[in-house]
Amino acid sequence: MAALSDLTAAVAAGQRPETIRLTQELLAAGTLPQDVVERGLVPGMAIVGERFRRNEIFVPEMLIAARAMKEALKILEPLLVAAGIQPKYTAVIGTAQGDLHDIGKNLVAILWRGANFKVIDLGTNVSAERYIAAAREHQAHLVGISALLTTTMPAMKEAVIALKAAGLTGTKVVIGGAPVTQDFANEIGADGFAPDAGTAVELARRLMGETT
Ligand code: B1M
Repeated sequence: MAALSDLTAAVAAGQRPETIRLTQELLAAGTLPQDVVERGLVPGMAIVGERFRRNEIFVPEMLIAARAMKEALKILEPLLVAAGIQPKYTAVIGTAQGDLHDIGKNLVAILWRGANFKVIDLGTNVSAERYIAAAREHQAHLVGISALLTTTMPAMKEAVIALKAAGLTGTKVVIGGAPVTQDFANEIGADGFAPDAGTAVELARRLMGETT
């Protein structure tokens, strides 16, 4: 039987067909979808990051691994999202301006949908103006900003400050991504920070005043 460590190795090696096959096999064997994500796929991307940092692989290999992970997430998404429930809250999400990383942001969007939020996904490279316009248009209860690069943290700060200055009453702004911390969230005036997608769900629900 396939093990989660096999899936980690497949995604780290960027083996798309093998990543898909193992994801399906693990699910068929009863592995929980969130375990497939957190204990199978995410550690694979951490290995990719570490290899890139050590100059053992380069951008094309990172991209190939990211594609393999995205294919697996397509299979997992319907299982992570509860179907047929009328969303109670609206969230806008996007990756900070200048930043093209979207896997973590996509995961947060999937889990927010699963927690009964209507999610408007603005994609990557999102300017402060676009967050504000979308939050206004959709009367968002929540805006989420993701950043994976230390160089895009200033754009994240700019977006948070602009959103706060835009007078959007009742809109909470939350941030996350590998280089982001609670201290940074406090410093730039965000309403919350989550280190991972699961915690982003708890945070969103707490900010909406939901206790369970
Ligand atoms: Co890039 N990259 N990358 N990359 N990449 C990193 C981030 C890096 C750490 C790799 C390294 O050096 N070890 C490094 C950043 C260094 C730094 O800034 N300190 C880096 C670099 C340098 C770059 C380029 C500059 C490389 C170059 O061109 N020379 C370039 C930048 C392009 C750009 O954005 N302008 C670049 C490009 C790319 C690819 C396009 C090839 C690809 C992205 C493909 C895609 O996303 N569609 C890529 C990848 C795949 C990575 C790594 C390997 C994996 C990222 C990932 O998807 N992780 C990454 C190394 C790493 O992270 N260890 C790396 C899996 C994902 C599930 O985790 O996104 O952290 P993550 O999300 C988590 C949490 O952070 C959190 O929840 C998620 C799940 O629990 N979270 C939130 C995320 N967003 C949140 C929002 C929230 C709450 C929680 O609320 C709103």
